[in-house]
Amino acid sequence: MKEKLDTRRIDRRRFLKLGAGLVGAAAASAILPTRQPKAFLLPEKVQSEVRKPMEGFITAPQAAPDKHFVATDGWIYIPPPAVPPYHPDNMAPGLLTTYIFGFRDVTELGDDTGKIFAQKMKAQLVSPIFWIDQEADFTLKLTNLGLQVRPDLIDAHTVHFHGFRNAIPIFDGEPHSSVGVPIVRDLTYFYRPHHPGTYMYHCHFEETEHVHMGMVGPVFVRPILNQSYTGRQFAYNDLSTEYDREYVILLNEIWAESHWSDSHVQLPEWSDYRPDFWLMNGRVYPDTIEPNGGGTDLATGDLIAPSGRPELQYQPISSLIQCNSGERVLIRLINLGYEEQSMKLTGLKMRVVGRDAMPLQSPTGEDLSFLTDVVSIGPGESMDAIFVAPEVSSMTRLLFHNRDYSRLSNGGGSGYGGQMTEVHIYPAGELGPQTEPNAWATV
Ligand SMILES: [Cu+2]
Repeated sequence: MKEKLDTRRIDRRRFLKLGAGLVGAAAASAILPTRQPKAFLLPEKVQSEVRKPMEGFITAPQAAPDKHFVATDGWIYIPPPAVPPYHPDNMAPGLLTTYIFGFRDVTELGDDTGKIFAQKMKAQLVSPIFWIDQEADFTLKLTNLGLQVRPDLIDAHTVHFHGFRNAIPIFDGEPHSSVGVPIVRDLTYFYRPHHPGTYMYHCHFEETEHVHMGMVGPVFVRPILNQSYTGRQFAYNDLSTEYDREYVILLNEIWAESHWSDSHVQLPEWSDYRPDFWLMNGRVYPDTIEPNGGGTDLATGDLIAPSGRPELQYQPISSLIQCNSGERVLIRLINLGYEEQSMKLTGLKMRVVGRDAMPLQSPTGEDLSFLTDVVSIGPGESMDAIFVAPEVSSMTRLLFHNRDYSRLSNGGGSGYGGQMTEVHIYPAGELGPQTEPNAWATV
């Protein structure tokens, strides 16, 4: 084999070619003398030198990372109707229906590698929400646990912080120009964000597949203005972008055939893309308004399922929007699907204050924000909108939904489904404060 082996560029096809070469080499070695050429065996002293870290090289940070994610595969629940033979997947365990690739946040498990590696095949959809303060240093460690259902795939994974103005390619998570994280290895990404706003992250390795399979999550940068006003929160460095509660909603789709193909060792034809389910934060309506998950069970490292819904264990993020009359509510909307979506807030206008992590202001500071009840959002785009909750005397429901009615059904079945959630407006002062993004408050 004369061809130089470039580990960064081994895709599956090359891997198969290489495998054929290795089989050939193994067959050849069976008929050749067994004595190894001397050059293959380094003297013991040299071997130990080679293993030492070289002086002057940058070594991995020793301090605990701010966040530790693992990349692996897993299973989620999408309700009926069936889309035979692809949904539900006949290989899915227990109550679950659909094979995914994804991330998990294992920060709370510290360096308990037993519990961390036990999270293989326990990915979640969508990936965990995280945020960084503007101008703060932030480290994110990614460990690749491998794919339990597809041990034949030697895929690396990465975290690509989409839209983030990254100075150093190695932290960009775009493996064609830098590196991916191979199985059972890790890489710690470093960020120092200068621009507040709503972003997203995704794996960039074989991205058509890995993004659609579920390696997508929300990330946002909190403006430095927050630090000047204790207890107040802003979307951007502008007082007009103040809000009382915030909700992140990530849109994507599930094409059941492609998820089934990955679990059944088949290759889907991506140009046939024809999704069956339209999701908000990894769930379809009415599951979108079910509670958030209960966090991480520190005894096992597993996710705690939302109350009363064990099948949503790996879809822990609720999309229900709650607020009191008079409050300002920020919706951080992200599209990491493959279709443009048009989302409507019924009966209420919202002010779009930012797009793609840029405040809607001209270079000379003119206000370019606008009021609307419908926003269009393309793949890879984000949008920040703030609405003011109107006066109500009892809890009042509004809908936030896709305007395309064919995307408001589950698998073409009857009844409402898909990309829809509810806004629950309470009389002033009835809801307690929100503790973190998308968290439910006590009534
Ligand atoms: Cu990946």
